[in-house]
Amino acid sequence: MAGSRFTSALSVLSLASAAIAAPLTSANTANVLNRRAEEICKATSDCIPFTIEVAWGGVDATGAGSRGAILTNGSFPGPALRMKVGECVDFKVINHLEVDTGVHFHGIQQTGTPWSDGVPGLSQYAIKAGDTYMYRWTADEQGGYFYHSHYKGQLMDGLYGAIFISPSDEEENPFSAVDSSAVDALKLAAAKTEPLFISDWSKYTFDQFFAIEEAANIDIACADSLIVNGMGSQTCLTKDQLTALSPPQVANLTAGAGYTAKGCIPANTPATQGNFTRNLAALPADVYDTCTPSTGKTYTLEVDAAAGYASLTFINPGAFAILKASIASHKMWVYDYNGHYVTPQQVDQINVANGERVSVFVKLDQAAGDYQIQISNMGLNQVISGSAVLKYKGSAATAVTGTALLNVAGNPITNTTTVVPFNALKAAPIPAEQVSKTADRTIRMQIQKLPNQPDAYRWTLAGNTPYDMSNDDGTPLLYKDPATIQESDIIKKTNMGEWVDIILETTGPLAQPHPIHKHANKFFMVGQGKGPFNWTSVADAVAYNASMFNFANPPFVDGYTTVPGEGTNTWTVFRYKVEIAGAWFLHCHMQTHFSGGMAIAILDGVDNWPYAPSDAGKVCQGEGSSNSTWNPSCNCPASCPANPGKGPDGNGQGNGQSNGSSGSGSSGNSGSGSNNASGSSNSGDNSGSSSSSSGSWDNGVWVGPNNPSTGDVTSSENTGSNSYVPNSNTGSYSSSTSGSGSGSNDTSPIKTFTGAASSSHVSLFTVLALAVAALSL
Ligand SMILES: *[C@@H]1O[C@H](CO)[C@@H](O)[C@H](O)[C@H]1NC(C)=O
Ligand SMILES: *[C@@H]1O[C@H](CO)[C@@H](O)[C@H](O)[C@H]1NC(C)=O
Ligand SMILES: *[C@@H]1O[C@H](CO)[C@@H](O)[C@H](O)[C@H]1NC(C)=O
Ligand SMILES: *[C@@H]1O[C@H](CO)[C@@H](O)[C@H](O)[C@H]1NC(C)=O
Ligand SMILES: *[C@@H]1O[C@H](CO)[C@@H](O)[C@H](O)[C@H]1NC(C)=O
Ligand SMILES: *[C@@H]1O[C@H](CO)[C@@H](O)[C@H](O)[C@H]1NC(C)=O
Ligand SMILES: *[C@@H]1O[C@H](CO)[C@@H](O)[C@H](O)[C@H]1NC(C)=O
Ligand SMILES: *[C@@H]1O[C@H](CO)[C@@H](O)[C@H](O)[C@H]1NC(C)=O
Ligand SMILES: *[C@@H]1O[C@H](CO)[C@@H](O)[C@H](O)[C@H]1NC(C)=O
Ligand SMILES: *[C@@H]1O[C@H](CO)[C@@H](O)[C@H](O)[C@H]1NC(C)=O
Ligand SMILES: [Cu+2]
Repeated sequence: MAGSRFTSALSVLSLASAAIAAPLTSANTANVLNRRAEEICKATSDCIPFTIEVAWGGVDATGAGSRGAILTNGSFPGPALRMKVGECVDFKVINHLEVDTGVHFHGIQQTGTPWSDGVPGLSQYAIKAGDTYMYRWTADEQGGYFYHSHYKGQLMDGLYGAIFISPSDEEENPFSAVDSSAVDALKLAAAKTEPLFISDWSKYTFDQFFAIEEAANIDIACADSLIVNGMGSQTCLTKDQLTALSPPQVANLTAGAGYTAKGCIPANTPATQGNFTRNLAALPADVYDTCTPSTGKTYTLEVDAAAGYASLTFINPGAFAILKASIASHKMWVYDYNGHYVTPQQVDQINVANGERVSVFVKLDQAAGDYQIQISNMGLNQVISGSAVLKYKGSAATAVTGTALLNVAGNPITNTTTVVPFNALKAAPIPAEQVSKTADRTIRMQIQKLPNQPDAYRWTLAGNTPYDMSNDDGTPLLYKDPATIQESDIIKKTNMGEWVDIILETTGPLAQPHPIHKHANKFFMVGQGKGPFNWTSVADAVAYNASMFNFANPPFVDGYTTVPGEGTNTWTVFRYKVEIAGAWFLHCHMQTHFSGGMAIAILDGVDNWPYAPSDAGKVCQGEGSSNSTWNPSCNCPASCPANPGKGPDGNGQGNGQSNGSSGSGSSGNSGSGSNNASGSSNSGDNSGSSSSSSGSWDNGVWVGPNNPSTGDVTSSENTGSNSYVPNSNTGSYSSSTSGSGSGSNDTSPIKTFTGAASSSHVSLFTVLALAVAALSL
C-alpha cells in the first residue's frame, strides 16, 4: 500500500514533467527545445565522485616570478582521475574564478551524455563565476585522456589534469608484442602510468597574450619555455649557438636575419605571419626578442627498476608548440595513442602535438641514475627545449647521466646518430577497427588564415568563416532544435549511422601542421598528401590513386595532425561513423589557431537529436556538498537568455511529514504563466544553492521558516529547474524544494495537495514523501 503511494507520487511527478514539456507554439521560441530527458537527480548515483575547485592564483613555473594562472584544487596541473572501463564519474567543477568556465574531457566520447562534453555554447551554458556544474559520463574505452578548460583561452592559463581509464579485465592488449616474457609487468606498469604534461609556457595570461596579438597583429608562435608538469626554466642560447642550430630554411624564410635571441623566427616575417600590416611597437620585446634566463624546478619521476618497466603518458596541453620527447639511454615502446592501444612501435623519439596523448613503456635496464627526459620543439618557428628527469630508485646521482640523442634544437646530436621517431601513420588500433570503404557524406574544409581581412591571428578551418570565441557565452546548440539551425560554413549536420568524410586542405605556400581534434565520435585518418585535393570526393581520389589511402588499418583517434608543406597546399582526410549524437567541436588544438577561429561545430545525428536532462549539471542532493551554488537559471536551456522574465510562482505545496521522529520530504512546485521578457530577472527567486529549507509538517501545517507551500522560499533555499521562454508570453516554470521535517508523529495518511493556482494560471503540483516511502519500502 505504501509502495503504491510512492508509485502514484512518482506518476504525478512525471505527469507534471510531461505537462511542462508541452510543445511551444510561439515562433519566437521554436528554436529552443523544451523536451527534456529524465532528470538525473531522480535516481541515486553510483558513479565515482570527483571534485575540482578551480581558482585564480599564482604560478611560478620557471623561476622567473609568479604569473596569474588557474589552480585546480590548489595545484597546477590538476589532480589525475583514474577509473576503469564501464565506470561512470560524477565530475563536479566548483568555479571560484571571477569568470565563466567549462571543463572538457578530451577524448571521452560522451556516449549518452552529450551535455557533459564541457564546451560552453555547444553542449552547455558556461559555468558562471561562483557556480558549480556536475558532469557525468561513463568511461567506454581504456587509454590516456585529460580534462581541460574549453572556455575561450583558459587552457593557456593552466586548467588541466590527466584522466586514465584502465581496461576491462578481458580486454585485448598489445603488450606481448613489447615483451612476451613480461606481460604482467607491463600490465602493472600501464595501470600506474604517470602523466607527463609537456607544454610551451608564456609569462602572459591568455587574456594578455590575445590582447598582444590583437594590438600587434601577430599570430604569436614564440614561447618562453617548455615545461613538464608545470616546471621548467627559461634557457637562452647565444647567437652563435642559434646560428649553428638553424636549418637552412630559416635563413631563407627570414631573408638572412636568422633567429631572435629567444630562438624564434622574427615576428616581422611575411612568410610565417602573412602579408598583414603589423604594429610591432605594440609587441613587448620579451614576446619575441629579448631572452631573460631563469631557473625553475625540474620535474622528477622516480621509477623502480625492480618493476622491470615504467609507463609514461605524454600529454601536450600547450598553446602552439608541437613537441618531441626522448629519454637518454632508453628506447620507448609506444603502446597507446590518442585513446587507443596501437601496434607497438619501438622508438627513440615521440612526437606529441597539441591535444595528443602518447603512452610508452620504458624498460628499466640501465644503471641506477638520473636520466634526462628531453623535450624540444618540432617546428621551425623556434629552437627551444625543456627537460624532466627519470630517476631510478636508489640513484644517488647529482647530475643527469646517460647518452642523449638530440641536441637542444631537437636534432640528432651527430650526423651519424640514427633516431627512430614514432610514426603515427602506422599506429593501427588494437583491437582492429573496421572502416567503411565508402562514405555517405563529405564535409570539405580549407584551413587558412582568414582571407580578405586584416588580422594576422584570424584563422578559418572552414575556408571563409572563423569560429567566434564569443559563442562560448551563447545558448548551447545542443539545447536548440537542429531543424531551426542553419547549416553554414561553421555549422555542419550529419545523420545517425552515416559515414562522413572530412577533407581538410591546408592552404600554402607555408602549410603549417594543425593538430585537429574531434569531440565525441572518433575518426580514422584514412589518407593524406601534398598538393591541392583536386578531386570532388574521396571516391574520385581513390579512383585516381588508391595508394594514397589506407582503409585496412588506419589510425583510429580523436586527434591527428594535418600534413605540413612548403610551397604547396596539403590535404588530410578523416572518415568517421556517426554513432553518438550531439553538438561537437572539430578544431585545431593549437590555442592560438583555435582562438583565431580554426573550428567548426558538427551536429552529429540531427535525425536522432538528444535531450539533456532538465537538471543537467546540477549537483544532486546527497551527492557531494548540499551547499553547492549550482544556478539552475544558467543550466536550463530555456531560462538563460539575458534579462529573462519571470512567470508567476505555481502554488506548490509539500509534505515532509513522517510518522517517525524525524524524516525528510520534498515538495514540488511548478506552474505555468506568462513571462515578460522585459520584466525583472529571475535570478533572485529561482537561482541559488541547494541547501534545503527545514521545518516540520504537523498535520499539513508547516512549522518553521520558509514554508515550501507558499512558494515563498528565498534564493538560498530554492533548488530546481526553472524554464521559461524569452520574448514570449507563454512559458512554464517549475521548482522543487526539499526539506527535512522533524516528525510530528502524525499518523494520518500522506496528503496530496492540489494547489489552487494563483490568479488564473494553471498550477501543477506534486508531493513526494520520500522518508515515509523509503521507510515503508
Ligand atoms: C578537491 O578539493 C575538494 C575540496 O577540498 C575535495 O573535496 C576534493 O576531493 C578534491 N579533489 C581531488 C581530486 O582531490
Ligand atoms: C629561398 O629559397 C628559394 C627557393 O628554394 C630561393 O628561390 C630563394 O632565392 C631563397 N631565398 C634566400 C633569401 O635565400
Ligand atoms: C605575400 O605577398 C607576396 C607578394 O604578393 C607573395 O609572393 C607571398 O606568397 C605572400 N605571402 C603570404 C604568406 O601570403
Ligand atoms: C658529418 O659530420 C662530419 C663532421 O662534423 C662531417 O665531416 C661529415 O661530412 C658529415 N657527414 C654528412 C653525411 O653530413
Ligand atoms: C592538382 O591540380 C594542380 C593544379 O591544377 C596540378 O598542378 C596538380 O598536378 C594536380 N595534382 C594531381 C595529383 O592531379
Ligand atoms: C600514388 O600514391 C602513392 C602514395 O602517396 C605514391 O607513392 C605514388 O607515387 C602515387 N602514384 C601515382 C601514379 O601518382
Ligand atoms: C552548509 O552550510 C551550512 C551553513 O553555512 C554549514 O553549517 C554546513 O556545514 C554546510 N554544509 C556543507 C556540506 O558544506
Ligand atoms: C513587461 O513588463 C514591463 C515592466 O514591468 C511592462 O512595462 C511591459 O508592459 C510588460 N510587457 C508585457 C508584454 O507584459
Ligand atoms: C513521537 O513518538 C515517539 C514514540 O512514541 C516519541 O519517542 C517521540 O518523542 C515523538 N516525537 C514527537 C516529535 O512528538
Ligand atoms: C506509522 O504509521 C502507521 C499508520 O499510519 C503505523 O501502522 C505504523 O506503526 C507507524 N510507524 C511508526 C514507527 O510509528
Ligand atoms: Cu592549427
